[in-house]
Amino acid sequence: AQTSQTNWGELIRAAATNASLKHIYWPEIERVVAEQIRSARMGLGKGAWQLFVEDGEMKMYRREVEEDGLVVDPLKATHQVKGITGRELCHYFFYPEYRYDWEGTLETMNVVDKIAEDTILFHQIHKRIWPAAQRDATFWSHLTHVPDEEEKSEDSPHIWATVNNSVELPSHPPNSGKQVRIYLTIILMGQTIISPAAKGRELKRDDITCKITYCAVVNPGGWAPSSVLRAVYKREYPKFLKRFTAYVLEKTKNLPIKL
Ligand code: 6CM
Repeated sequence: AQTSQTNWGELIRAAATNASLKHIYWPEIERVVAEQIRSARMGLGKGAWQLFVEDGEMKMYRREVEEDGLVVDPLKATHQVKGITGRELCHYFFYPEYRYDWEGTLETMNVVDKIAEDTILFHQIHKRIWPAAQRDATFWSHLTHVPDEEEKSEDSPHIWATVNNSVELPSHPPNSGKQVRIYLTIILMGQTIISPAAKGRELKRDDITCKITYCAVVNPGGWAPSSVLRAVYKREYPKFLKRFTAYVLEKTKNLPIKL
C-alpha cells in the first residue's frame, strides 16, 4: 500500500516527458507536484477543516488563515462523478483550448510558453470583483499520473493530477499594470473506480466513477476585504467544480473511455 514513504518524485518523473525533465523548472515542478499529491491523498486529517458547502457528493472544506491581514484560506474539496475518468477530468482542466468553456472567473488567458506536452506556462487575467482591484496570475501547469497502489490489480487505472503553481515570469512582472498579482497553488486529482460488475465485459460509462480531490491556496496579493473574499470563494468554488465536471461529462459522453 502507499504510505508516507511512497517516492512520489520518482513516480512523477516516470510519467514526465523529456522536454519537461530537461527544463530548469523541473526540480520545482517535481517538488511541488509531489507535495500536492501527498497532501491531496492525505484526507482531512486532524486539521481544523470546516465544511462550508455540501451539495450531493460534493463537499468543500476550508481553514480560515490570514497572512499579513490577507485571507489565504486553504480549500479542500472532494466530489464523485459517475461516467468520467481521472484522466479525462485532468485533460480538460489542463489543456488551454477548453479553458474559456468552463472557467467563469477568467477575463483573458495566454499561453506564455508550451514547455512540453505536459507542462505549460500561463498568464491569466481574472474578472474584477468590486470593490477590489483586478487580479492576474502567472503559473506553470503540469499534467501527471501515478499508479494507484490502493487498487490491487496491475492494470488498474492511474491516478491523474494537474497542478498549477505561481511562478515569476520576467516577461510579465507583477503589479506593473492595473492588476494586482495573485499567488496560487492548486491541484485537481482524479481516481477512477471501476465497478466490479464490469469484469470480463466491455467497459461502459455507467461502470466508472471518478473520485475527485481539488485543493487550492490563493493569496490575493494585495488589499481585498476579507468578508467579500470569503463570500466570493463560497460562491465561486462550488460553481466551478459543478460547472467543470458537468462540462467534462458532456464532452466525453459519446467518446470512447480513456482510462
Ligand atoms: O482552479 C481553477 N482555475 C484554474 C484555471 O484558471 C487556475 C486558476 C486559479 C485562479 C483562481 C482565483 C480566481 C479568483 C480571483 C479573485 C481574487 C480576489 C479578488 C478580490 C475580491 C474582493 O488554477 C478554478 C478556480 C475557481 C475560482 C474560485
